[in-house]
Order: sequence, then C-alpha cells, then structure tokens
Amino acid sequence: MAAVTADQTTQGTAGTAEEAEAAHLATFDAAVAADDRIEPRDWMPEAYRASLVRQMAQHAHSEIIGMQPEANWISRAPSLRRKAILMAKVQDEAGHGLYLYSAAETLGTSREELLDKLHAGRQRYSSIFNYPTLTWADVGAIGWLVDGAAITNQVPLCRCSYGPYARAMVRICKEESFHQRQGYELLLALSHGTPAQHEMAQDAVNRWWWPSLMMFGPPDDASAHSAQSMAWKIKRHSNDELRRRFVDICVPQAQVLGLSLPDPDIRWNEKLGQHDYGAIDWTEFQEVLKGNGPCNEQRLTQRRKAHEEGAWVRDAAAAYADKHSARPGTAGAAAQPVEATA
Ligand code: BYC
Repeated sequence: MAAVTADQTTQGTAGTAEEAEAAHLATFDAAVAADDRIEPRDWMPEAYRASLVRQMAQHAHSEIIGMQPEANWISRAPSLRRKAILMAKVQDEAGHGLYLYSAAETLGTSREELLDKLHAGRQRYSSIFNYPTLTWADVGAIGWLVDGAAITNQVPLCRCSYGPYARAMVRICKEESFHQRQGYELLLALSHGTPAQHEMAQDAVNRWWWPSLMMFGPPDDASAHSAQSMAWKIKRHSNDELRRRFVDICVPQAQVLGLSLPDPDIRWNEKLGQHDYGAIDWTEFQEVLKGNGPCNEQRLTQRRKAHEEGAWVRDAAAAYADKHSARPGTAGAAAQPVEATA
C-alpha cells in the first residue's frame, strides 16, 4: 500500500493532530477502496487493528484447539495409512495456528499474550470444537464438513485487506483442501463398506451437520461485526451468504457419498438459484459460546495442561535462540566458538 507508515505519522509538517489523523484515515480508506493491501507499518485505525486481532486470535486458537478432537483418534486409526494421514493433518493444524499467531504479531500483539487470553477464557475459539468425536467416522465428518465449512469461509479471507492475514490464508486454504478431501474419501469408504460402517458414517454426519452450519457465525441480522468488517474488506461476504454457499456445495456431495443431510427442509430454491435449509438452533450456538457445550471445559483444561507441560520446550527454544543470536562483540559471542567445535 502506498500509504503513510506509522513512522511517518510522527513527522507531519503542519496542521493539528486531528488534521493528520484525518489525512491518514483518508489514505487508509482510499487504499481499502482500491483493494490495496494494508501492511503492518501502514497507519490504520485502532478499531481496525483491534478487530483484526480479535478475529485472527480466534482463528489461531481454533486451529490449536481443533487438534484435540481429531488427535483423540490417532492411536485408534484403523490402519497405518489412516494413522499417517491423520497425524499429518493434526500437525498441519498446529502449523496453521503458528502462521496465524505470527500474522497477529505483526499487529503488535504477542503469541504469549493471545494464549494467556485464551487460557483465561477471554478470547474465543470456534464453537465447532466443543463437540465430541465419538466414532472413527467423526474424523471423516470433520474433514468433509468442518474443513469444508472452513474452506468456504476462508477462501475469501485470502483477499482480506490486511496483507499478513491474507497471505497466511493462501497456504492454509491449500492444506485445508487436502484435509477436506481426506475426510470425504474416508466417509466414502465407510459409506460403501458394511451396513454397520454405513450407519456409523450417517450417524457422524447427523451429529456434525448442524454445528458445521453454526461455524459461519450468527445470522446476518445478529452479527455484530459483519457490517464494519465487510466495509474494511476483512470479511468479503456475510455469514449467511457463506453458509448458503456451503449448503449448495454439500448437497450434491452427500448424494455421491450415499449419505443424507439431517434436514428435511433442504430444497432447491429456483428463484434464488440456491438451496433453502431448515432453522438452525441458535440457542444451542449461544450456549456453546457461553461455555456450556458438551466439551468446552474438557478442551480448555486440556489446552492449559498442554501449555504448562510444554513450558520446558519453550524455555529450551528460547535458550537456544539466545545462544545463536549472540554476535561478535556481545557477551554471548564467546559461546559461539565453543558451540562450533563441540
Ligand atoms: N464460534 O459478529 P460476528 C478451522 C462470535 S478453524 C465461536 O458474526 P465475525 C479448523 C464472534 O467472534 C475455524 N464464536 O463475528 C481448525 C463474535 O464474538 P466477539 C475457525 C463465534 O467475526 C482445525 C460474535 O460471535 N475459523 O477451520 O464478524 C481443524 C458475533 O459474531 C462463532 C475462523 O476463525 C463461532 N462459530 O464473524 C479443522 C475464520 N461465530 O468476538 C478446521 C475466521 C461467531 O464479539 N473468522 N462467533 O466476542 C471469521 O471468519 C469470523 O470471525 C466468523 C465470525 C465468521 C467466525
């Protein structure tokens, strides 16, 4: 973006602080209108920065907490091939979390601070990860539906106005596509397996369908942030638009899978050229957001425990980084030859 950088904001030549602020805002607004990217050192409204931190933190936390329901099945995967695939997928989710925490750091917030807020229950993660994975078929349903919903929501984020978030999303979406395909292929195998396997696949889809629709957030008329986020081009589509797009994608895929979607009200709307679908239980969604979902407590307890148990890894990594960042002329420099010859 050919905008005013944060450094330049202190170098105004004339005018009041208000005039300078107005000029910066005009430059920012023009950049957003022109579909330019806002970069970390560009001036930005504090509310834009705060909203990005809010969304990116929630997104990063979702990736990290999202490892839990699937990791639950790594040790019980039915074959070596399935186990290897699932391990790779869960590792990818950790990587997504790291890209997103790094992207959030460019806004002046640290990963540590965001994790502290997650652990204190002061920042959210996606409602979807508060549901249990009861059978192996749930791994397939998560891949097909949860990753499918994630892709539908996240592909437009590759065009987000904030550069580091948009660029992180490109790689994340590529990996999510692989995740979605593995879930679909897993469910296809189960659906065309024994009657018991087919039933297990159908049961998983029945349980994950509605929570997947809730991933897109509250309906548009109850979405507090959508209008501003869309004006800033952080979000490119409304929650309901993306939800409907997801239903359109899933209906033909369910037919190929030989599984039904647990909603008798899904039908083609000729006028809209899209599917209509039944009423979502928004009370359930609100309860999950309040912390009353089936697994909220378990997920946060496990996350805090993993963080505490990982303290020694962070300490060791920090000590290693300190040792290697020592430059000639600094106190740590003497350690370098020792390390090189050891
Ligand atoms: N769960 O005004 P709204 C993944 C909150 S991870 C919990 O519409 P916005 C994956 C919302 O934060 C999937 N909370 O908000 C990982 C707000 O509360 P606050 C995560 C939700 O931001 C591993 C309030 O409700 N994806 O893909 O305009 C394995 C009002 O909502 C939810 C992302 O995070 C929810 N479902 O729109 C597999 C994508 N929905 O903040 C897969 C990035 C809403 O005022 N995020 N809330 O306290 C977004 O696109 C948007 O933030 C949302 C919400 C569409 C989620």
